[in-house]
Amino acid sequence: MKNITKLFFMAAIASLTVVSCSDDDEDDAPAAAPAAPAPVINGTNPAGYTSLGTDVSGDANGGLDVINTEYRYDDSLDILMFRVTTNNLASYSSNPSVDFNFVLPNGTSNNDALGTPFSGTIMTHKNIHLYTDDGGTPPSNYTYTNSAGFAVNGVNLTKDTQTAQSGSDLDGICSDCVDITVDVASNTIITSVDRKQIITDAEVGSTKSAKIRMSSGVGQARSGSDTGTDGVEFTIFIK
Ligand SMILES: [Ca+2]
Ligand SMILES: [Ca+2]
Repeated sequence: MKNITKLFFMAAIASLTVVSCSDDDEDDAPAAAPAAPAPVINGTNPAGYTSLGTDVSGDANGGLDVINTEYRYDDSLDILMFRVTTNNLASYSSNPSVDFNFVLPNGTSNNDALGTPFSGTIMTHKNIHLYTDDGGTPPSNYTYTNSAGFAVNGVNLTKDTQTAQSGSDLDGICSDCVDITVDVASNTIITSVDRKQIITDAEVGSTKSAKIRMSSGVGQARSGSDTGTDGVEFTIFIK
């Protein structure tokens, strides 16, 4: 390479280097993205219930009306709980329904598809479907008839992108594995489930914590009537 060509070439490289390190300032974007934070290994779970969001009162479609949705993770028992507060539970205490729909941070162990949940608008990996038969009594005397082809009082995988309301859309992970406590006086329905049914140790990954997105709703007589959350997030820290 002749000297004059070499100088020109080196100048071009230097110019490129300067350009690549500068911020063009056209959109005031930061020059460089911050480094990713270290994975969280240990954290503290709130001791009691923590609200995931309130919902308007009076917006139910002629049925059970949710006004608050809370979660609680008991790390000593490894149990995940959800408490929904309604404003009209007495009218539907014989056949209440709740559903919770989850997006796992790392997906599922088998790379199962995201599907459209029963309540909410975000695509989800797993669902709790708790649809009681008619004629039950509080706090926990309820039965379930599986006519839909999936675990109606259990946890299901969403299999495809269809609305998750029938057996062709869902695969049961477990049946009779979700507990319900209906408290008419306090207008609340509490559900509890083994955390591993929602997110397995393998699905949590090595960080021992998981940020889970959720949508949820309530209903009665095996029909939904009100969406309570849609894409809220909470983090659990596993011991
Ligand atoms: Ca409502
Ligand atoms: Ca609503």
